[in-house]
Amino acid sequence: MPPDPTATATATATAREIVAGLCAAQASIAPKYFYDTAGSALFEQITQLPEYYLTRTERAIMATHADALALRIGPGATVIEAGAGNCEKARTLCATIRPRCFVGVDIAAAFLQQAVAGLRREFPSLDVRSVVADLLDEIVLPADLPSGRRLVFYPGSSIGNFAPEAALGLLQRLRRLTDADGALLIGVDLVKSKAILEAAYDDAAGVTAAFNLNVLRHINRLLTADFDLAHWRHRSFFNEEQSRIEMHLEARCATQVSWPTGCRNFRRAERIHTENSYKYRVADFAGLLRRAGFGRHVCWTDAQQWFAVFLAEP
Ligand code: AVJ
Repeated sequence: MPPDPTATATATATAREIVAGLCAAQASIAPKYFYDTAGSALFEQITQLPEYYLTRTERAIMATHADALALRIGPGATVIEAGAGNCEKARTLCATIRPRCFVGVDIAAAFLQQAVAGLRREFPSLDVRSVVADLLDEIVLPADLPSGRRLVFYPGSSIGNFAPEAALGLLQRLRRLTDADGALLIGVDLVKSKAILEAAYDDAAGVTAAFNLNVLRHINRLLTADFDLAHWRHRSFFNEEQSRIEMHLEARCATQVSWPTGCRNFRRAERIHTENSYKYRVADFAGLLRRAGFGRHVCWTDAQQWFAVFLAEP
């Protein structure tokens, strides 16, 4: 059978993008490559770690304000979740606001299909759809969505992966997915003490380290490359000036990686930048929402002000 031309073109574009990142003076791998099947499972484990306060704090905030949310959105809405992952949060949200339709958008196709199938079983009368997309591109929704009010859901502080200007661009794209009567429900991690932030990204059990290193295994498959995972270690720290956690992979020794069309040498202690996770102050994020075209919002936080959930409307 001849190769599928679309799949081949996508594979080539992906390979080019990865090679460009690896060959840059400051090498980098985009965080979307964390989420192969193993990486998605490791991330799920991260969300249950004692140090990783984000998921459970967001869940608690949402539970506290569930009634207010249900009242504001009303039943029969269409929920569009960006970066749906395992659809765990969608489950709770759907039980709370009783939407008519749910659209899961994620880059990890296989993981998403499995997750939406679970959602269908749990909510037999819910119209469940899935869209495989990179949030950096324009998100194309199915043409035949029901006409109800739209709620775009972007939980987990995933927005933190984008630098503020890129985050603004993404918020504008999310704004375009909603109608005049639509809304955005978004979770955002807040600035707090360096010790708490750094523990959340370097847990005692080493799950975050395994998650970070796993990206090399994924790149080996995507690029037919030969990263030796034993040559690399997990590094993460809070960059106060940029208000972001940075994750890197650091070479334990001089090492080389090669792929069919090239190679790169790394010196001992040289790093590959794998992720930024921006932390906001409430007022700064509110400013971004306004600039993205959301004129009104409410902001809910926990007692320690560690995390914020914004419900924003045009
Ligand atoms: C999925 C981007 C929200 O930044 O906290 C967790 C990813 N990386 N531990 C985050 C992540 C390391 C996570 N986000």
